Amino acid sequence: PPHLKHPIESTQWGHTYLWAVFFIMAGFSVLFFISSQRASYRYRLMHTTTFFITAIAAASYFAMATGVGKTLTTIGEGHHNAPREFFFARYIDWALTTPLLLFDLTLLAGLPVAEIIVLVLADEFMIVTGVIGGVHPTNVGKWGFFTFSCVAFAWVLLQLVTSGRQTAFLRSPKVGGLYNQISLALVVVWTAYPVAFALCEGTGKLSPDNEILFFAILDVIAKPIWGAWLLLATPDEGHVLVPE
Ligand code: RET
Repeated sequence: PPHLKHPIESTQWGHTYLWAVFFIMAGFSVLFFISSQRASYRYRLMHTTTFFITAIAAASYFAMATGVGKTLTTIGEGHHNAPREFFFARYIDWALTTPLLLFDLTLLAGLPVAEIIVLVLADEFMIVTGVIGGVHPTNVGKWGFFTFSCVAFAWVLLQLVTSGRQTAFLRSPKVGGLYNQISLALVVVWTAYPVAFALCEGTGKLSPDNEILFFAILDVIAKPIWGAWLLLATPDEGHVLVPE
């Protein structure tokens, strides 16, 4: 029976990566908090949102580095399969931070609130179906939920490159140009997450240590680096929620 097999788990290397990302996220959180307090009231929301994105990630990495937020799951249905480490803490982090990242981008674009809500709903559907796929014991269940998650993801990306883009260009050519670059970066980096899922949590092709490293690199690019770029590059007219 699977529970008698030696579980497939991360080592000291994985542990070190988790602590490293905790310190990176915590350091950026301090910087974003300071910038949010320095920003004038009209421009503060984007800074505060970015602060919460890295603060939540710091908490999530602190949890994982100190040994909580994980469980064991068996990949595939064979009786000879050993259980493997699965960090559900990531999905709690993503359920909170991916909507905030999208919100940050829609602040730049000036997207109507109704469209922001639809984006957030699709994004939550993506994360929740993703975690169910991650722990699902059957192949049909796992890849079925993976597919649901990918459909929601595709919808999110489509909204960003169609109506998000149009709204950004309505705001100003400068905002539109920046939106083009920064939404392209988002599309590229976010698309690596389902790839990581398939290689790690879905099939177990990468070791738990390499899984931690893969997500560590993606998380640092998708949160503090992308967020700092957005904050530094956004022109004045890109900082307000709705056109005034
Ligand atoms: C999952 C499950 C498999 C299918 C898809 C997924 C998409 C995940 C994404 C995550 C983005 C995370 C970010 C974190 C920031 O640090 C849930 C892996 C499509 C897009 C940006």
